[in-house]
Amino acid sequence: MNPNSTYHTKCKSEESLLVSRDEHAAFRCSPSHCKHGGRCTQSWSTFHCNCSNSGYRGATCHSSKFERSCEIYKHKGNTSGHFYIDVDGSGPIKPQLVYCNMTVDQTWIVIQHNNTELTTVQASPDTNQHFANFHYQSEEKQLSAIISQSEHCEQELSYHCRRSRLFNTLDGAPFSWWVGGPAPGQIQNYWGGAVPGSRQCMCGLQDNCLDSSFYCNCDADYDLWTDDSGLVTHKEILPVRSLLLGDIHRPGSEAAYRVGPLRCHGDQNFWNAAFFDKETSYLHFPTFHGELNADISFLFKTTSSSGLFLENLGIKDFIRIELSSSTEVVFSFDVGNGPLEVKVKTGLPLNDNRWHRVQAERNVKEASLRVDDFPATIQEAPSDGFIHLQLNSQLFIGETQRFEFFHMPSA
Ligand SMILES: [Ca+2]
Ligand SMILES: [Ca+2]
Repeated sequence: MNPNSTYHTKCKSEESLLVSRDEHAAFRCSPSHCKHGGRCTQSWSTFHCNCSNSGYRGATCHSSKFERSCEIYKHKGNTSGHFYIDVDGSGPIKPQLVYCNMTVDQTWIVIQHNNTELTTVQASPDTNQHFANFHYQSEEKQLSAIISQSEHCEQELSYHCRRSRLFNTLDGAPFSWWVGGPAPGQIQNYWGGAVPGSRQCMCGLQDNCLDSSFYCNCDADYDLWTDDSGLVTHKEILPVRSLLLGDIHRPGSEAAYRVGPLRCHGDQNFWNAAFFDKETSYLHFPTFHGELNADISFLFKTTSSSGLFLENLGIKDFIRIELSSSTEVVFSFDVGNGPLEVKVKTGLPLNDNRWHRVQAERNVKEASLRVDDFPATIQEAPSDGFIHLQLNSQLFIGETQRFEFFHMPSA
Protein backbone atom coordinates (compact mmCIF):
# COMPACT_ATOMS: atom_id res chain seq x y z
CA MET A 1 0.00 0.00 0.00
CA ASN A 2 1.49 3.38 -0.94
CA PRO A 3 1.59 6.28 1.57
CA ASN A 4 -1.07 8.23 -0.31
CA SER A 5 -3.72 5.59 0.07
CA THR A 6 -2.96 5.28 3.78
CA TYR A 7 -3.58 9.01 4.18
CA HIS A 8 -6.73 8.75 2.12
CA THR A 9 -8.09 5.97 4.28
CA LYS A 10 -7.48 8.05 7.38
CA CYS A 11 -9.43 11.00 5.94
CA LYS A 12 -12.27 8.75 5.00
CA SER A 13 -12.59 7.21 8.41
CA GLU A 14 -12.69 10.65 10.06
CA GLU A 15 -15.43 11.67 7.68
CA SER A 16 -17.37 8.48 8.34
CA LEU A 17 -17.42 9.33 12.02
CA LEU A 18 -19.00 12.69 11.30
CA VAL A 19 -21.51 11.18 8.91
CA SER A 20 -22.54 8.52 11.38
CA ARG A 21 -23.19 11.19 14.00
CA ASP A 22 -25.33 13.09 11.44
CA GLU A 23 -27.23 9.89 10.69
CA HIS A 24 -28.75 9.96 14.12
CA ALA A 25 -32.10 11.56 13.36
CA ALA A 26 -32.36 13.18 16.78
CA PHE A 27 -29.25 15.27 16.10
CA ARG A 28 -29.84 16.61 12.58
CA CYS A 29 -30.16 20.13 14.03
CA SER A 30 -27.42 19.70 16.62
CA PRO A 31 -25.11 21.17 15.64
CA SER A 32 -27.26 23.19 13.26
CA HIS A 33 -26.16 23.54 9.65
CA CYS A 34 -28.38 26.65 9.32
CA LYS A 35 -26.30 29.83 9.02
CA HIS A 36 -27.04 33.48 9.83
CA GLY A 37 -29.71 32.71 12.43
CA GLY A 38 -31.77 30.45 10.12
CA ARG A 39 -34.06 28.21 12.22
CA CYS A 40 -33.44 24.48 11.98
CA THR A 41 -36.22 21.89 12.07
CA GLN A 42 -35.71 18.19 11.52
CA SER A 43 -37.49 15.07 10.43
CA TRP A 44 -36.41 11.44 10.64
CA SER A 45 -34.46 11.68 7.40
CA THR A 46 -33.40 15.29 6.95
CA PHE A 47 -33.33 18.86 8.29
CA HIS A 48 -34.79 22.10 7.03
CA CYS A 49 -33.61 25.70 7.49
CA ASN A 50 -36.11 28.55 7.67
CA CYS A 51 -34.19 31.56 6.31
CA SER A 52 -37.07 34.07 6.38
CA ASN A 53 -36.03 37.56 7.56
CA SER A 54 -32.40 36.46 7.69
CA GLY A 55 -31.33 38.21 4.47
CA TYR A 56 -29.79 34.92 3.31
CA ARG A 57 -31.01 32.10 1.11
CA GLY A 58 -30.28 28.53 0.07
CA ALA A 59 -30.84 25.25 1.86
CA THR A 60 -28.60 26.36 4.75
CA CYS A 61 -29.21 30.17 4.63
CA HIS A 62 -25.57 30.57 3.60
CA SER A 63 -25.70 32.86 0.54
CA SER A 64 -26.60 36.52 0.83
CA LYS A 65 -29.73 37.68 -0.97
CA PHE A 66 -28.06 41.04 -1.57
CA GLU A 67 -25.13 42.42 -3.55
CA ARG A 68 -21.91 43.51 -1.87
CA SER A 69 -21.85 47.11 -3.03
CA CYS A 70 -23.65 49.84 -4.97
CA GLU A 71 -21.14 49.24 -7.75
CA ILE A 72 -22.58 45.79 -8.41
CA TYR A 73 -26.19 47.06 -8.40
CA LYS A 74 -25.13 49.63 -10.98
CA HIS A 75 -23.41 46.94 -13.04
CA LYS A 76 -26.70 45.02 -13.06
CA GLY A 77 -28.43 48.01 -14.63
CA ASN A 78 -30.03 49.71 -11.61
CA THR A 79 -30.37 53.47 -11.13
CA SER A 80 -29.99 55.54 -7.92
CA GLY A 81 -32.04 54.49 -4.91
CA HIS A 82 -32.02 52.68 -1.60
CA PHE A 83 -30.52 49.17 -1.67
CA TYR A 84 -29.56 46.55 0.84
CA ILE A 85 -25.86 45.74 0.56
CA ASP A 86 -24.01 42.87 2.24
CA VAL A 87 -20.37 43.95 2.25
CA ASP A 88 -18.91 40.50 3.01
CA GLY A 89 -21.45 38.39 1.10
CA SER A 90 -21.94 35.11 2.97
CA GLY A 91 -19.61 36.30 5.78
CA PRO A 92 -20.94 37.28 9.24
CA ILE A 93 -21.53 41.03 8.64
CA LYS A 94 -25.28 41.70 8.28
CA PRO A 95 -26.92 43.33 5.24
CA GLN A 96 -27.62 47.06 5.58
CA LEU A 97 -29.82 49.58 3.81
CA VAL A 98 -27.85 52.38 2.11
CA TYR A 99 -28.48 54.99 -0.57
CA CYS A 100 -26.67 54.34 -3.85
CA ASN A 101 -26.03 57.48 -5.88
CA MET A 102 -25.46 56.40 -9.48
CA THR A 103 -26.25 59.64 -11.26
CA VAL A 104 -22.64 60.72 -11.75
CA ASP A 105 -19.51 58.99 -13.10
CA GLN A 106 -18.79 57.43 -9.73
CA THR A 107 -21.16 55.15 -7.85
CA TRP A 108 -21.38 56.42 -4.27
CA ILE A 109 -22.52 54.57 -1.15
CA VAL A 110 -24.16 57.18 1.07
CA ILE A 111 -24.53 56.48 4.81
CA GLN A 112 -26.65 58.88 6.81
CA HIS A 113 -26.34 59.84 10.44
CA ASN A 114 -28.78 61.55 12.77
CA ASN A 115 -27.71 65.16 12.05
CA THR A 116 -26.56 65.85 8.47
CA GLU A 117 -28.32 69.22 8.15
CA LEU A 118 -26.77 72.64 8.77
CA THR A 119 -27.23 73.12 12.53
CA THR A 120 -27.29 76.54 14.17
CA VAL A 121 -25.58 77.04 17.52
CA GLN A 122 -27.03 79.78 19.70
CA ALA A 123 -24.86 81.64 22.16
CA SER A 124 -26.16 81.22 25.67
CA PRO A 125 -24.78 82.49 28.95
CA ASP A 126 -25.41 79.08 30.59
CA THR A 127 -23.33 77.00 28.22
CA ASN A 128 -19.90 77.76 26.92
CA GLN A 129 -19.56 74.69 24.72
CA HIS A 130 -21.66 72.86 22.17
CA PHE A 131 -21.28 69.12 21.88
CA ALA A 132 -22.78 67.01 19.06
CA ASN A 133 -22.72 63.24 18.70
CA PHE A 134 -23.39 61.57 15.34
CA HIS A 135 -25.14 58.21 15.23
CA TYR A 136 -24.88 56.23 12.01
CA GLN A 137 -27.50 53.91 10.53
CA SER A 138 -24.84 51.25 10.09
CA GLU A 139 -23.29 49.05 12.75
CA GLU A 140 -19.59 49.48 13.51
CA LYS A 141 -18.57 46.36 11.57
CA GLN A 142 -20.56 47.48 8.55
CA LEU A 143 -19.04 50.97 8.66
CA SER A 144 -15.47 49.75 8.92
CA ALA A 145 -15.99 47.16 6.15
CA ILE A 146 -17.42 49.77 3.77
CA ILE A 147 -14.60 52.21 4.53
CA SER A 148 -11.88 49.61 4.11
CA GLN A 149 -13.28 48.06 0.92
CA SER A 150 -13.82 51.45 -0.78
CA GLU A 151 -11.20 53.21 -2.85
CA HIS A 152 -12.19 56.62 -1.54
CA CYS A 153 -14.38 57.97 1.28
CA GLU A 154 -15.21 61.51 2.29
CA GLN A 155 -17.38 63.55 4.61
CA GLU A 156 -18.16 67.26 4.63
CA LEU A 157 -17.06 69.16 7.76
CA SER A 158 -18.14 72.81 7.66
CA TYR A 159 -18.24 75.67 10.15
CA HIS A 160 -20.11 78.91 9.51
CA CYS A 161 -19.18 81.67 11.94
CA ARG A 162 -19.52 85.24 13.08
CA ARG A 163 -17.31 86.16 16.03
CA SER A 164 -16.82 82.45 16.76
CA ARG A 165 -13.32 81.00 16.42
CA LEU A 166 -12.35 77.39 15.60
CA PHE A 167 -8.70 76.94 16.62
CA ASN A 168 -7.35 80.54 16.62
CA THR A 169 -3.63 79.88 17.15
CA LEU A 170 -1.22 77.05 16.42
CA ASP A 171 0.37 77.15 19.90
CA GLY A 172 -2.58 77.65 22.27
CA ALA A 173 -5.21 75.06 23.18
CA PRO A 174 -7.76 74.88 20.35
CA PHE A 175 -11.29 76.14 21.02
CA SER A 176 -12.86 73.29 19.08
CA TRP A 177 -12.15 69.72 18.07
CA TRP A 178 -13.85 66.63 16.69
CA VAL A 179 -13.53 62.89 17.02
CA GLY A 180 -13.14 60.60 14.01
CA GLY A 181 -11.95 57.16 12.90
CA PRO A 182 -12.69 53.56 13.95
CA ALA A 183 -14.71 53.31 17.21
CA PRO A 184 -14.36 54.93 19.67
CA GLY A 185 -12.45 57.42 17.48
CA GLN A 186 -9.58 59.81 18.13
CA ILE A 187 -9.51 63.55 18.80
CA GLN A 188 -8.70 65.59 15.66
CA ASN A 189 -7.50 69.16 15.61
CA TYR A 190 -7.71 70.05 11.92
CA TRP A 191 -10.71 71.00 9.82
CA GLY A 192 -12.26 69.70 6.59
CA GLY A 193 -10.01 70.31 3.57
CA ALA A 194 -6.77 70.54 5.59
CA VAL A 195 -4.10 67.99 6.55
CA PRO A 196 -4.54 65.76 9.66
CA GLY A 197 -2.67 67.15 12.68
CA SER A 198 -2.13 70.56 11.04
CA ARG A 199 -4.46 72.64 13.28
CA GLN A 200 -5.50 74.39 10.10
CA CYS A 201 -8.52 74.82 7.85
CA MET A 202 -8.49 74.58 4.05
CA CYS A 203 -7.68 78.32 3.68
CA GLY A 204 -4.54 77.76 5.80
CA LEU A 205 -3.38 75.02 3.45
CA GLN A 206 -4.15 77.18 0.43
CA ASP A 207 -2.74 80.33 2.04
CA ASN A 208 -5.84 82.42 1.37
CA CYS A 209 -7.43 82.95 4.79
CA LEU A 210 -9.37 86.12 5.53
CA ASP A 211 -6.62 87.32 7.88
CA SER A 212 -3.23 85.96 6.82
CA SER A 213 -2.03 85.74 10.43
CA PHE A 214 -4.53 82.90 11.07
CA TYR A 215 -5.09 79.48 9.48
CA CYS A 216 -8.90 79.45 9.45
CA ASN A 217 -11.31 82.14 8.22
CA CYS A 218 -13.29 81.93 11.46
CA ASP A 219 -10.14 82.46 13.55
CA ALA A 220 -9.91 86.07 12.36
CA ASP A 221 -12.89 86.70 14.69
CA TYR A 222 -14.49 89.27 12.38
CA ASP A 223 -17.96 90.66 12.95
CA LEU A 224 -19.20 89.25 9.64
CA TRP A 225 -20.33 85.82 8.47
CA THR A 226 -17.68 83.62 6.93
CA ASP A 227 -17.02 79.91 6.86
CA ASP A 228 -14.44 77.15 6.91
CA SER A 229 -15.72 74.29 4.78
CA GLY A 230 -14.09 71.22 3.33
CA LEU A 231 -13.95 67.46 3.11
CA VAL A 232 -12.37 64.96 5.46
CA THR A 233 -10.87 62.45 3.02
CA HIS A 234 -8.50 60.32 5.10
CA LYS A 235 -10.16 56.90 5.43
CA GLU A 236 -8.43 56.13 8.73
CA ILE A 237 -10.03 59.25 10.30
CA LEU A 238 -13.58 58.52 9.09
CA PRO A 239 -16.35 58.65 10.03
CA VAL A 240 -16.79 61.89 11.98
CA ARG A 241 -18.25 60.75 15.33
CA SER A 242 -18.64 63.84 17.49
CA LEU A 243 -17.85 67.53 17.57
CA LEU A 244 -17.10 70.06 20.31
CA LEU A 245 -17.41 73.78 19.57
CA GLY A 246 -15.80 75.96 22.23
CA ASP A 247 -16.20 79.60 21.22
CA ILE A 248 -19.94 80.16 21.12
CA HIS A 249 -20.71 81.94 24.38
CA ARG A 250 -19.40 85.50 23.90
CA PRO A 251 -21.91 88.24 23.18
CA GLY A 252 -22.36 88.44 19.41
CA SER A 253 -21.05 84.90 18.75
CA GLU A 254 -23.06 83.02 16.14
CA ALA A 255 -22.22 79.75 14.46
CA ALA A 256 -23.58 76.81 12.46
CA TYR A 257 -21.97 73.52 11.54
CA ARG A 258 -22.61 70.74 9.06
CA VAL A 259 -21.28 67.20 9.11
CA GLY A 260 -22.45 65.56 5.89
CA PRO A 261 -23.26 61.88 5.36
CA LEU A 262 -20.36 59.47 4.91
CA ARG A 263 -19.86 58.89 1.17
CA CYS A 264 -17.65 56.22 -0.37
CA HIS A 265 -17.01 55.01 -3.90
CA GLY A 266 -14.95 52.31 -5.63
CA ASP A 267 -15.50 48.72 -4.52
CA GLN A 268 -11.96 47.33 -4.30
CA ASN A 269 -13.29 43.76 -4.28
CA PHE A 270 -15.42 44.27 -7.34
CA TRP A 271 -12.67 45.82 -9.47
CA ASN A 272 -10.52 42.84 -8.69
CA ALA A 273 -10.19 42.03 -12.37
CA ALA A 274 -7.86 39.68 -14.20
CA PHE A 275 -7.32 39.28 -17.91
CA PHE A 276 -6.11 36.08 -19.57
CA ASP A 277 -4.97 36.21 -23.16
CA LYS A 278 -2.59 33.27 -23.46
CA GLU A 279 -3.45 29.61 -23.23
CA THR A 280 -0.98 29.19 -20.39
CA SER A 281 -1.93 32.20 -18.27
CA TYR A 282 -3.51 31.68 -14.88
CA LEU A 283 -3.65 33.06 -11.37
CA HIS A 284 -3.13 30.95 -8.30
CA PHE A 285 -4.33 31.57 -4.76
CA PRO A 286 -4.09 29.74 -1.42
CA THR A 287 -6.26 26.64 -1.06
CA PHE A 288 -9.98 27.38 -1.08
CA HIS A 289 -11.53 26.73 2.33
CA GLY A 290 -15.21 25.89 2.39
CA GLU A 291 -15.58 22.44 3.88
CA LEU A 292 -19.32 22.56 4.59
CA ASN A 293 -20.42 25.76 2.84
CA ALA A 294 -18.77 27.30 -0.19
CA ASP A 295 -19.99 30.04 -2.46
CA ILE A 296 -18.18 31.48 -5.43
CA SER A 297 -19.33 34.32 -7.64
CA PHE A 298 -17.66 36.16 -10.48
CA LEU A 299 -18.27 37.95 -13.74
CA PHE A 300 -16.58 36.96 -16.97
CA LYS A 301 -16.51 37.97 -20.59
CA THR A 302 -14.96 35.97 -23.37
CA THR A 303 -14.95 35.19 -27.08
CA SER A 304 -13.88 31.59 -26.44
CA SER A 305 -16.44 28.77 -26.59
CA SER A 306 -14.98 26.76 -23.70
CA GLY A 307 -12.49 26.93 -20.88
CA LEU A 308 -11.80 26.48 -17.22
CA PHE A 309 -12.81 29.30 -14.86
CA LEU A 310 -11.39 27.87 -11.68
CA GLU A 311 -10.25 24.65 -10.11
CA ASN A 312 -9.04 23.47 -6.74
CA LEU A 313 -7.99 19.86 -6.17
CA GLY A 314 -7.71 17.69 -3.09
CA ILE A 315 -6.38 14.17 -2.73
CA LYS A 316 -9.73 12.89 -3.93
CA ASP A 317 -12.12 15.83 -3.52
CA PHE A 318 -12.18 18.72 -6.00
CA ILE A 319 -14.18 21.76 -7.04
CA ARG A 320 -14.28 23.15 -10.60
CA ILE A 321 -16.27 25.63 -12.65
CA GLU A 322 -15.95 25.68 -16.42
CA LEU A 323 -17.52 26.88 -19.62
CA SER A 324 -18.13 23.51 -21.24
CA SER A 325 -19.61 24.97 -24.44
CA SER A 326 -20.68 28.41 -25.61
CA THR A 327 -24.11 27.83 -24.01
CA GLU A 328 -23.31 25.80 -20.90
CA VAL A 329 -21.59 26.39 -17.56
CA VAL A 330 -20.73 23.36 -15.42
CA PHE A 331 -20.04 23.39 -11.68
CA SER A 332 -18.55 20.06 -10.62
CA PHE A 333 -17.16 18.76 -7.37
CA ASP A 334 -16.53 15.67 -5.35
CA VAL A 335 -16.75 15.63 -1.57
CA GLY A 336 -16.25 11.85 -1.35
CA ASN A 337 -19.44 10.46 -2.92
CA GLY A 338 -18.11 10.52 -6.49
CA PRO A 339 -18.13 13.47 -8.90
CA LEU A 340 -21.33 15.53 -9.17
CA GLU A 341 -22.14 18.00 -11.94
CA VAL A 342 -24.55 20.94 -11.80
CA LYS A 343 -25.15 22.47 -15.23
CA VAL A 344 -26.88 25.55 -16.50
CA LYS A 345 -27.74 25.58 -20.21
CA THR A 346 -28.35 29.14 -21.35
CA GLY A 347 -29.68 28.66 -24.89
CA LEU A 348 -27.96 31.95 -25.75
CA PRO A 349 -24.20 32.10 -26.42
CA LEU A 350 -22.09 33.27 -23.50
CA ASN A 351 -18.99 33.95 -25.65
CA ASP A 352 -20.40 37.27 -26.93
CA ASN A 353 -17.68 39.37 -25.27
CA ARG A 354 -20.20 40.77 -22.79
CA TRP A 355 -20.19 40.40 -19.01
CA HIS A 356 -21.92 37.34 -17.56
CA ARG A 357 -22.36 36.44 -13.95
CA VAL A 358 -21.79 33.02 -12.37
CA GLN A 359 -22.88 32.17 -8.82
CA ALA A 360 -22.16 28.71 -7.46
CA GLU A 361 -22.94 27.41 -4.00
CA ARG A 362 -22.39 24.06 -2.37
CA ASN A 363 -23.55 23.13 1.13
CA VAL A 364 -24.35 19.94 3.00
CA LYS A 365 -27.86 19.73 1.52
CA GLU A 366 -27.49 20.85 -2.07
CA ALA A 367 -25.42 22.47 -4.80
CA SER A 368 -26.70 25.30 -6.96
CA LEU A 369 -25.52 27.16 -10.03
CA ARG A 370 -26.86 30.44 -11.41
CA VAL A 371 -25.79 32.11 -14.65
CA ASP A 372 -27.14 35.63 -15.21
CA ASP A 373 -30.93 35.50 -14.84
CA PHE A 374 -31.35 32.06 -16.40
CA PRO A 375 -33.21 29.57 -14.18
CA ALA A 376 -30.93 28.24 -11.45
CA THR A 377 -30.06 24.56 -11.33
CA ILE A 378 -30.20 22.99 -7.89
CA GLN A 379 -29.10 19.48 -7.10
CA GLU A 380 -29.62 17.76 -3.79
CA ALA A 381 -26.72 16.09 -2.02
CA PRO A 382 -27.09 12.34 -1.43
CA SER A 383 -28.57 11.83 2.01
CA ASP A 384 -26.10 10.56 4.58
CA GLY A 385 -23.12 10.73 2.20
CA PHE A 386 -19.79 12.40 2.79
CA ILE A 387 -20.14 16.12 3.47
CA HIS A 388 -16.66 17.65 3.88
CA LEU A 389 -14.93 19.26 0.90
CA GLN A 390 -11.23 18.69 1.54
CA LEU A 391 -8.85 20.51 -0.78
CA ASN A 392 -5.11 20.93 -0.62
CA SER A 393 -3.79 22.26 -3.93
CA GLN A 394 -3.68 25.95 -4.79
CA LEU A 395 -6.78 27.53 -6.26
CA PHE A 396 -6.23 28.13 -9.99
CA ILE A 397 -8.20 30.71 -11.90
CA GLY A 398 -8.47 31.06 -15.68
CA GLU A 399 -6.06 28.33 -16.54
CA THR A 400 -6.28 27.84 -20.25
CA GLN A 401 -8.56 30.16 -22.13
CA ARG A 402 -9.34 33.74 -23.02
CA PHE A 403 -11.26 35.14 -20.10
CA GLU A 404 -11.56 38.44 -18.39
CA PHE A 405 -12.73 38.24 -14.78
CA PHE A 406 -14.22 40.20 -11.98
CA HIS A 407 -13.66 37.79 -9.17
CA MET A 408 -15.47 38.41 -5.92
CA PRO A 409 -13.81 36.53 -3.06
CA SER A 410 -16.11 34.14 -1.34
CA ALA A 411 -16.58 33.26 2.29
CA1 LIG B 1 -22.78 39.03 5.23
CA1 LIG C 1 -14.43 14.70 1.54
